[in-house]
Amino acid sequence: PQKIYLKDYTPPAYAVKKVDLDICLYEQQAIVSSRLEMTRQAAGELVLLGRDLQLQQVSVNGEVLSSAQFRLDSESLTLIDAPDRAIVETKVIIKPQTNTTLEGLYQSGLDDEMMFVTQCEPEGFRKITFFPDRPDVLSEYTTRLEAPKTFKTLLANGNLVEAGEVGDDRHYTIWHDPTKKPSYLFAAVIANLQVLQDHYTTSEGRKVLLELYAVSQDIDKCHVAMQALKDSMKWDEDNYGRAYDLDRYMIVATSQFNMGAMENKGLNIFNTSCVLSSPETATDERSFNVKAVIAHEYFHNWTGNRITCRDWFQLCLKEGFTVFRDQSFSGDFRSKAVQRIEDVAILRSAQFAEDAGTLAHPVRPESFVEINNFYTATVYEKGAEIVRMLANLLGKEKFRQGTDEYFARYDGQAVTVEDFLSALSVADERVLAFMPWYRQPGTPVLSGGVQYEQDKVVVRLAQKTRHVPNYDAPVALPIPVDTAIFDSNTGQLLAEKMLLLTTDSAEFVFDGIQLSEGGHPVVSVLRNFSAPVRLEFDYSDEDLVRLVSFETEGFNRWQAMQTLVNRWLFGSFDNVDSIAGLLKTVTDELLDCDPMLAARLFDVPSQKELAMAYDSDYDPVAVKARRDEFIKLIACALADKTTTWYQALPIQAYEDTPLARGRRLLRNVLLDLRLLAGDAAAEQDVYYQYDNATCMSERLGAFTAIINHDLGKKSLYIANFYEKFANEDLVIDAWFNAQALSSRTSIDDIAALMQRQDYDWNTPNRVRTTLGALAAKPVQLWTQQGMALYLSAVERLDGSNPLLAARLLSALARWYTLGDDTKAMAQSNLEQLKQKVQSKNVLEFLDNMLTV
Ligand code: B3K
Ligand code: ZN
Repeated sequence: PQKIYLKDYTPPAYAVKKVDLDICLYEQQAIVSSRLEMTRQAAGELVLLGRDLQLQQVSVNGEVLSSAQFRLDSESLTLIDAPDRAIVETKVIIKPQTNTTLEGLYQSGLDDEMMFVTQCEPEGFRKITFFPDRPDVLSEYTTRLEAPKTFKTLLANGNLVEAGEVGDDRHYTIWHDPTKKPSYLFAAVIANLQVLQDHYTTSEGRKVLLELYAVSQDIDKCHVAMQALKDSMKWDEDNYGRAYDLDRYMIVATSQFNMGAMENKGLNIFNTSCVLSSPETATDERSFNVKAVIAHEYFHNWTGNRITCRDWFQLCLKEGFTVFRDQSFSGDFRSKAVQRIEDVAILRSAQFAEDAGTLAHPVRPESFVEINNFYTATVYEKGAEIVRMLANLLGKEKFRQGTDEYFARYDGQAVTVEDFLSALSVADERVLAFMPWYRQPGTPVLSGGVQYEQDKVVVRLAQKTRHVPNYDAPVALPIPVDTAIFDSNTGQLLAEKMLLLTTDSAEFVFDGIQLSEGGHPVVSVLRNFSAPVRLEFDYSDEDLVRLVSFETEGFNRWQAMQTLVNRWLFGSFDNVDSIAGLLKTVTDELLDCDPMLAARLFDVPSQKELAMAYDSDYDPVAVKARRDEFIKLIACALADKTTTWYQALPIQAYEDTPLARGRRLLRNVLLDLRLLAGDAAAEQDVYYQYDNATCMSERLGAFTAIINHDLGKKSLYIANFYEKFANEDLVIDAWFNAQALSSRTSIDDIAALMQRQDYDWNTPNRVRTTLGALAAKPVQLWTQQGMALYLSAVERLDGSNPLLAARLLSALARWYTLGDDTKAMAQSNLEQLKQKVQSKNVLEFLDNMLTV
């Protein structure tokens, strides 16, 4: 397959001023007619991209073209000797009913719930009609949709301008979107949906109609999303001065979707899992995620839609910035420390692993075969971390000055990362030095230590980034290191400063540090995780213990605990009682005021995260055994406290507040520890919690415990849970996932789950419940049987949904770190897969993965 390079970018030969699109849906197919007003703006042929389209007719300026006047292949339609001004009209037939790729226009759901939705980012519009389908072609769209009246919901971007009937059985709507947009933001929905409506008046006085569309049984689960949308609109006005620009904002929920959601202009399309929420059916975690995704897609209206990407290499321009914005938004609705802990946990487990493996790439890649393969944790999460570093460096006011400049300068344009930095640099020129962060793959390792003499404290810092094959030798990056100094005796905060390491190594001097009698400075670095690096700072064990008790910044308090846990797991610290003692003190302290943070302090790095410590000879069985041993020791050491704490958190009437959510999470953590410690009363408490649950967090917490600990009434509860929620697909997803995740569930059991009637291979949410779980269980995954099951699924999906297939495959990118025998087994499985697959998505990943 062909590789595309950033350095080869050329502007489009033709601009498309206006697009008129007409989509007529019939039982077996759809007929799409389009009219494009094109004008030449650079040298080159008039090329329209199209895939899986049956061309019926093409005309230019009213004249139907003969086959000698165009060239047609599987990817494009080239008009020979096209005039500089051309009205190009095409008519094509497409088959949304059999389109399982979930790209372009496709059918989602069956019977009553059957609907047709679009997914055009990044290159799906070319599966609907012939078009210069690239983000730097911005046009004004008018869309006509026609379908049988059984589909009463006909939606497209913008404002509704007309609706009417066609004969007795069919009807149509016409929509006009006044904003110029790239084709990837086009959307259409043909469905039979209920709608929840509300209004929002913007800071500019525009009254906006807000609409959430879902199938009738789900419409009552749209209230969380509606509130989130209003909160997001207000937040973007308050924090970035950005108001919404159309009279209507619509969100449609669909059950078959490849990712979370899509920010189509004025008509977002959402995976049901990221929009539906009710206390009975969604855990607190999922409900909070709904809020975050609603915010993310809404924020794209400015960062992505009004200012878009010049080409797909610039994807992080919209995604990194928008993730940073949604993380900041979420942090304003809960404890900032907990938000940061969760964001960093995701960064570490997904992005650091990617950066350390065969699929490592820069935040702004320089080449790709399949752009869908680059919607990665690196582009999104590391991209967000770069923007966060810039925001912190500039401070609130200057960052706002910089973003104001960005919006003013580039509104309505398709731009690059360089443009972004250039706009921000009006506030502070140091911004420009961050460009290498976008170009250089690999996670920097930040090391260092402390020396002191009287009142002078010297912090030494050094950085090193691995040389990723096929890239230039790494250069030193600007690394902001938020640092504090505490007194070891009194715990008093003596100094705080943002250090900026710009060279391979440097020393930073703090003068006038007043220590207590016999005290020494306890230095806390990288507070709030001020840069996306791996920290190897030579803290003493005693100082880490001190930091857990007196660090005032919540993230580093958690981090100090994590570092101790890691040291125990890797054998350099053996005092488990001291960890248990700390947990005892902090839980007592936080139980009433911040139970969420208390719960997070019990975190133990996942098996996948621990695997990252090995570049060779990784032994999943040993890693899991060591991890299990640790948790068991902690559970036993705290046995006298966990029951007391659990009882101090009785089930109460459901409330959706940070405090109530924290109590629910901590209760579930404690339940698990009690069962591990063999607490005799715990089993009854689990059943009680399940039977009396006021919400899904309580119920699923108990259900998971029943399964993980193989409790006596397990089969009874598995049946009960299924029966209670048989009509709720997302809850049944949780039912599959809880079973598949348990270490007591064998590979055969997982395979059996995947044989069930209700295991639907066309619904990515369902597919991920089992395969995502298997990927999270390295002990099972890295066996011949585990890999056979996993890769047979990838092979099967390679034909029907290559996006999903490639995404699943990417979880295996660090296969080469396994011990010799397992590694050979993994390699031969991957090589065999390569003989059987076809999609460029899967092939590109396999090629990269097998090059070590
Ligand atoms: N922009 C979309 C992602 C599209 C992914 C296509 N494979 C969702 C988002 O980031 O908001
Ligand atoms: Zn996004």
